[in-house]
This record gives sequence, C-alpha cells and structure tokens, in this order.
Amino acid sequence: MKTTTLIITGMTCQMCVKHVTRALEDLTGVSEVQVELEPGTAVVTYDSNTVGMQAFENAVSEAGYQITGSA
Ligand SMILES: [Cu+2]
Repeated sequence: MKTTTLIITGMTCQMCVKHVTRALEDLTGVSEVQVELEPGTAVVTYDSNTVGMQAFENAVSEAGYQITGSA
C-alpha cells in the first residue's frame, strides 16, 4: 500500500468533497480516501500494482474536478 496527497482544484463545498471522495473510493485498488475542502487535497491510500495517478486523474476529472499536483 502506498499513500499520496493529491492537490484538487474546483471543490467549493462539502458536496464537492463527497463527489471527489466517491470518485476515488470507487476505483479498484483504492483502500482509503480522505478529502479536505481546505486546502483542497485528497489523501489516497492504494495498491500501486492495481491503480495509479492516471486513474486518479480520470476519475476526478469525470466527477468535474481536477488534479493539479501531488505530494
Ligand atoms: Cu460543491
């Protein structure tokens, strides 16, 4: 398991937080997601053999937000 912090732009309220959380949680290989409106981050714990940055970017983008970086 690996943990990474994604910088997410476009979230303006707690509903956005729910949308982003669900989008990431629904990915196979993701085991834990913690999204914070301020400062606009998602801490994701995942199996790097199963899922990765491209899948995170696609899922968040389909939900209507954007990943602009990671730490
Ligand atoms: Cu919102």
